[in-house]
Amino acid sequence: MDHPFDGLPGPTHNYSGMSPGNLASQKHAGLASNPREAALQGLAKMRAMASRGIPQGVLPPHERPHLPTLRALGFSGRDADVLARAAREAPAMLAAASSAAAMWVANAATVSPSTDTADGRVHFTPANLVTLLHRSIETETTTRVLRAIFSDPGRFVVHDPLPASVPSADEGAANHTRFAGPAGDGPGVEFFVHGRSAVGAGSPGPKRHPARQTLEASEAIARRHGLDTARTVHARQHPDAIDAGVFHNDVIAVGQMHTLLAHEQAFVDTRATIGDLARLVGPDFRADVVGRDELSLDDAVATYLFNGQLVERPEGGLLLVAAAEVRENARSSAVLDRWTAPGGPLAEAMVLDLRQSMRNGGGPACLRLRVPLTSDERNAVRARVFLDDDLAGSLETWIRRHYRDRLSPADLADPALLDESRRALDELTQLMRLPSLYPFQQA
Ligand code: SUG
Repeated sequence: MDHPFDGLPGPTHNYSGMSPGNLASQKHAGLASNPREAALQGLAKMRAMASRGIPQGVLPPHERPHLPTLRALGFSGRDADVLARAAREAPAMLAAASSAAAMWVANAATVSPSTDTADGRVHFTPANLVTLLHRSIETETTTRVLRAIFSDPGRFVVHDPLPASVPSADEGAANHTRFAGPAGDGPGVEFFVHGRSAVGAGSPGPKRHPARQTLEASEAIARRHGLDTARTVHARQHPDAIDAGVFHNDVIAVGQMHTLLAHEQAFVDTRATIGDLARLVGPDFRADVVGRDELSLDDAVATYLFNGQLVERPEGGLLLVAAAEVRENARSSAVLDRWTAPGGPLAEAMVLDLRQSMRNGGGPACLRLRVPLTSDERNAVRARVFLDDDLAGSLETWIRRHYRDRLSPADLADPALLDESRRALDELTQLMRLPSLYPFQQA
């Protein structure tokens, strides 16, 4: 069964405009953020899932500002001196080292369930996120966090990230979907989407914005996870979609079980891609393709309709968690109504306010990493990561005690913010029964 793990927004959540091709991040650069509200909105989403009987997991924020990165960039001295000099001489580097982007855990890793892998274990490949400095910093801590939680070597493999290079650029599960196969509980169909090929073959790439994922990275992940190539599909993102702001495939397509919801311009050859999936997923496969006449790429990107979180309800039927922005646009709202009408692909829609994250281009699907686990695999997880009322209550108290309600980019140099953030994370590792994870805890 799928266990969504959500990333908790960290105490330095801010708007630094660091993601070219991510229109929301660009548009809100320099705005003051509210980290406390971001974390509470994230927690409200997790509570909403858990209250519906969906097994909800939590992943902790990372240490920020990340002093090891600033020191690697040549800033030295006491922590406060490092921050002050970085703010003066290289504010963009300070912003990169301070981003709370690890909250978008759809980019943390690619996960293959034990039913799909050659050795019958759950495989994780932490994403190298090499396209953007502020995201590449996440990889090391993500690997450590996943190894701490999924620690039983008989059941889980957390690989090293792929080599940190442009030809092997990997953005994790935001470009990966798993469909159930014809046998339901048996092996599924894994679907990988890339923006470019490292060898430059194929149709022309995007003109304006970077294509973050390579075909070679996706193929390497499928290979190391031991997936059956006959049950694996690779497709290329449409360059026009990337140029319209689709920096990850999950901004324009979402799938779960036997269902795919996608925009017609999601892939270079959407019809052929759907044909490949239909053949492998079997007769229950259903694709709802939204044409540009029904919803333009621009409206899809502005509202994040396809970045909904698609989950199977314990009572059956698919639920789509949608961002509030979907209802503020008549055309995306009409598509959602069509999807939930009788005969439509969805049993239900749940609309949530995730505006703090949305302003940085992170919708419901970005905030969660799907980890399909059997009950034995779930029971092998010892850390306190599954949300129940107790853990939700403790997290809420913890957020209210430690998080600021206003942060502007200028505040990132405040040494008190570093201390607050470390104090909060130190307490969190204890609260979640995790080992020491962060560089400051090793010092
Ligand atoms: O990588 N935004 C993230 C958003 C990630 C969304 N994830 C998925 N689509 N799965 C990104 O572009 C903005 C940070 C800033 O500008 O301060 C940022 O990193």
